[in-house]
Amino acid sequence: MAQPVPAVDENIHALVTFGKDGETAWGDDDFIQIIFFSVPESFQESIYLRVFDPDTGGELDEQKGEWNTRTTFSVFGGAGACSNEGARRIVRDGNYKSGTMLASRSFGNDARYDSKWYTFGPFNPGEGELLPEYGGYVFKLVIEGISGDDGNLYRLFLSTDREQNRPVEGAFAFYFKYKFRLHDANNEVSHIYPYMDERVIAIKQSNFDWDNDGVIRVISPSKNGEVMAISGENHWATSTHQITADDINSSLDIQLIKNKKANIKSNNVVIYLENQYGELLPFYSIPIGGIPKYKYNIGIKPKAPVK
Ligand SMILES: [Ca+2]
Ligand SMILES: [Ca+2]
Ligand SMILES: [Ca+2]
Repeated sequence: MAQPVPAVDENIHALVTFGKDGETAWGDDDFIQIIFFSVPESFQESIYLRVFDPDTGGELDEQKGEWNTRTTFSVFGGAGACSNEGARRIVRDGNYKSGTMLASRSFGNDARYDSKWYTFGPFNPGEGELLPEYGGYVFKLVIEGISGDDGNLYRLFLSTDREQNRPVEGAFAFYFKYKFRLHDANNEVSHIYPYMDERVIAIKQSNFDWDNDGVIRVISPSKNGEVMAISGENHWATSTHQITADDINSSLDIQLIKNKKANIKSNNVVIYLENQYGELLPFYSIPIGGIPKYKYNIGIKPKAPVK
């Protein structure tokens, strides 16, 4: 069990949020990222939310002109932190900062935090919003680019320790709209893992600013690499995919496969998924039920025995 975001199984380079004066063509459509963390009800110890490279400058980040971006990281818990619909919408025009603010801090270009961890907390797990359908006590981290035009890249870890990354047993992260930087190396494959509950009969995926970098495809019990629509520069693409009985109560493995020849660098992407009712479906840092595999024998009738 581990709670880094991006997660180990996702193989994503870093999360990204641009300053609000950024150009959407650089790969962030609204300069806000929201990540939820779920802590099991049975967990009693203090927890910490750690951010790697919260500054914008120096290592890891994406510079445009002078470094002038400020980013605010805010932790929320309490009633409404996740259950308020404003926190789970594609368009952040509602009350996405719902719940009780537990901590908040802004970072600019600051060498003290360059390539270093900053720790929020301690938090008592009971300060989260209790939502058994999301696995326990839920905390929300809202990351906003409040000024400037550079890209802030960072990584997260939910820890039991202020100074080190020590996983919280049974905890995980989830997110409804995910913004991240792909690896530069063209042989890398990144993954995201939505879960198909019994209500899902079709999904609509939307991705932004993929820069036509290779292929996005789905592996699931019934899908052996079904291809999803991909976007170009500063542009959304959507496609709809049927979900069959074999895919219910399973995760999907959405694979983001870079173009081997194009050598596209610094590619920032936004992606989200809706069900047939237009409700956002979360991606999970730890795929529920494990990483899905294609069941090659679905729909193939057994051959008559040879006599
Ligand atoms: Ca940095
Ligand atoms: Ca700048
Ligand atoms: Ca950074």
